[in-house]
Order: sequence, then C-alpha cells, then structure tokens
Amino acid sequence: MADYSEQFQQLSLAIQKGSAPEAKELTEKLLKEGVTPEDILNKGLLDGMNIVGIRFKNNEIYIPEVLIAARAMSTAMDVLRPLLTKTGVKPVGKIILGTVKGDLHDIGKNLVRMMSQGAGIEVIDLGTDCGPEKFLEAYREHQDVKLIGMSALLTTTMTNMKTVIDKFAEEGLKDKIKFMVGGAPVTEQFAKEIGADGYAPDAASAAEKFKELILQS
Ligand code: B1M
Repeated sequence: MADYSEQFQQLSLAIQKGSAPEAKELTEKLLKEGVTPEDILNKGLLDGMNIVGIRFKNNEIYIPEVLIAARAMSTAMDVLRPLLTKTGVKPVGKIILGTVKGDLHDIGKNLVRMMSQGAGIEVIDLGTDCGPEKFLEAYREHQDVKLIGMSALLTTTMTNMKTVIDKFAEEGLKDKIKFMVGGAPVTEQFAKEIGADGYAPDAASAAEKFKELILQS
C-alpha cells in the first residue's frame, strides 16, 4: 500500500498556513489517488487544525490566522462533503443540530452533520449561537424529530446546553425527545450531569450514537 504521509503533511501545512486553494487542490489530488475521505480528514485536515489550536493557545498565532485556517479547512471539507454524506442507507430518522448560544464554532458541528447524513440521518442544521427558543421553535416546526444534538467548544458556553434541556423540561417536552451533546470541552460525565441522553467524542461516533438513540425512541 502506498505511503501518503508526505502528502498528509503537506495538507496539514496548507491548513496551518490557511491556504484554501492549496488545501482544496491537495484534497482533490489525494481523492483522485484513491485515498479515503476519512484518512484525508483525520491525517491531513484535522492534524492541521489541531496544530493551529495548540499555537493559538500558546499565543503564537491570533484570531485572524485561526479564521484563515478555519476557512481553508471549510474549503477542503466542501470537497469531501459529497463523499461523506453519500448514503445508500435507508433513512433512519430526523434530528436537529446546532451550536449553542454564545458559541460561533461550527467546523466540528458541520463534520457531525456530514457524518450523520452519511449514516442516513436527516439533519436540520440550525447553525451557531442557538438559544433554547431556537431549538424549541425548530422542534415545534418538525414534530417528527427524534433527537436534538448540541455542540459547544467553549467552557463558557457548554453550560448553555443545560439551559436548552431545562427549557424543554419546563415546556413538558423533555420525555418526547432525546438530547445528545458533544464538542471539545464536553465529557460523558458532563452530559450525565446536565441530563443529556448521550455524548460522543467525535463525528463518526456521534452518528453511531444518534442512530442508537433514535432507534430506542
Ligand atoms: Co476558538 N477556541 N475561540 N475559534 N478555536 C478554541 C475552542 C480553544 C480551545 C482554543 C485554545 O485556546 N486552544 C479556545 C477555547 C478555550 C476554552 O473555552 N476552554 C477558543 C477560544 C478561547 C475562542 C475565543 C473566545 C477567542 C477570543 O475571541 N479571544 C473565540 C470565541 C468566539 C465564540 O464562539 N463566541 C474563538 C473564535 C474562534 C474562531 C472564530 C477564530 C474559529 C472558529 C471558526 C469556525 O468554527 N467557523 C476558532 C477555532 C477554529 C478554534 C480551534 C483552533 C479549532 C476548533 C475546531 O474547529 N476544531 C479551537 C482549538 C481546538 O479545538 N484545538 C478553538 C476542529 C473540529 C473538527 O473539532 O470542533 O472539537 P471540534 O469537533 C469535534 C468533536 O469535538 C466532536 O466531533 C468533531 C469532529 O470529530 N463534536 C461533537 C463536536 N460537536 C459535537 C456534537 C456532538 C458530538 C460530537 O453531538 C451533538
């Protein structure tokens, strides 16, 4: 089997530099050579984004550089999207997905959406900065929804997941729908504490867990 580690490294560097054209071109090239979208994502794109996160934390780079890297990541993800969402699977059910109030991070959420669509789940994506009212409104509009998935990347916004669950409880709807949470600072323990039904550490296991919870409901 061919060794693509050098190309993955180049792709990771393209993300770190924030070069969208280079990231797109390298992604397309690797796909053409038969590399799987999952490997491109994990070994190239996410590797680059992790390094960006570490540099940002260490104050070696600042928000503009992180934004440019995020844009390069999204451009490459656009190339992978049709492949990650391609599904021959029978529809499993419908979910609502969003990043919680005060939080603008959406790369992880978008990956969760793509992987879930690829697993045959219909996703109503509410975007970022979603408060309890927005989730409630979407639930009332789509009564056949089985689950609400919430993403948070900040320790200051993860608590807003509980606000959403509490709002549904107040409206007498908590038992009608399942809640699943995820995002870098979120843990299984935290999910239990706020009364969520499930947690997953990454997009692939999120899609699996969604299916499991939908089938239980
Ligand atoms: Co921000 N940021 N950021 N940022 N940013 C982090 C999260 C941070 C860890 C960086 C750091 O300090 N090392 C830090 C948070 C610290 C903390 O709270 N503990 C941070 C900070 C502080 C901030 C600001 C406050 C900075 C400032 O203004 N001073 C600010 C907040 C803005 C806001 O939201 N209100 C901010 C802004 C930004 C940008 C806008 C510049 C940009 C976001 C662009 C965008 O998303 N469109 C950005 C980015 C890119 C990052 C890092 C570098 C990368 C995040 C990312 O996309 N990772 C991040 C550092 C890091 O995480 N290493 C950082 C890749 C993505 C695929 O992973 O989102 O974890 P992730 O998703 C994973 C899993 O978590 C899981 O599956 C995904 C795929 O495997 N998952 C789920 C996600 N959601 C799920 C839901 C599920 C299940 C699984 O079920 C429903």
